[in-house]
Amino acid sequence: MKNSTLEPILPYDWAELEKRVQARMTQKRFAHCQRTSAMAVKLAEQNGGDVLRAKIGGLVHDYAKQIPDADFIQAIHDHHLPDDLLHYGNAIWHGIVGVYFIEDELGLHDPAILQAVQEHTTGSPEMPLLAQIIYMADFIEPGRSFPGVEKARTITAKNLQAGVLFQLSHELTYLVEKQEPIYPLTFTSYNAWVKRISQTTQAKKAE
Ligand code: DGI
Ligand code: FE
Ligand code: FE
Repeated sequence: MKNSTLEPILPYDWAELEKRVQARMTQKRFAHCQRTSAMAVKLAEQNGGDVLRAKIGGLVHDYAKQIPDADFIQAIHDHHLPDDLLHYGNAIWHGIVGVYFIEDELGLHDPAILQAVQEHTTGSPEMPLLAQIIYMADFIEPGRSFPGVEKARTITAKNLQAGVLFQLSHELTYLVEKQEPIYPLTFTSYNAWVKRISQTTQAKKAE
């Protein structure tokens, strides 16, 4: 891939994109974004996904992770987003609301990338391939070391969609154990993916 241009997705090159993303976060968070980008490229190659969009999406997925709460609250009002978002915090905002900062500050308007960023924390019932790729790359990039990550890597290497369901189950279990509030989309995503994966398993058994 040529380093000089990210056209038609962005009017500047990879080095400039990295510089802009890096300026908005700590070195530690930036390194996670770089590893997520590399992992997303791998998953795109393995699953017939869009490699350039995976590379860019992986890098920018946590762009808004260190933006102050007050700026998010302002953005929720400015963009007339649902009030129930205000009951949550950065964990939910940095993806769903983060895309508005990505559009304004990076000039990135690619709908598939923006959707993948929006869905990277909660998943969604439909999740196009690129969103699945970013969602899983974020979870299994080599810097991750939580209990269960090896299982997540093995499942995802065999079947990306089974990986998505594994992450949703893991996330819900974790949130319930910590008695954290669950954003309704996390639930609806889980239900949709349980149904999808059980249908796929049944179809395979019937073959
Ligand atoms: O931003 P990262 O840490 O790289 O990863 P992420 O965007 O997948 O965020 C994971 C965090 O988000 C994790 O600490 C749990 C939290 N989270 C995910 N779904 C929900 C949630 N938090 C709440 N309160 N409700 C949710 O539904
Ligand atoms: Fe994130
Ligand atoms: Fe992340």
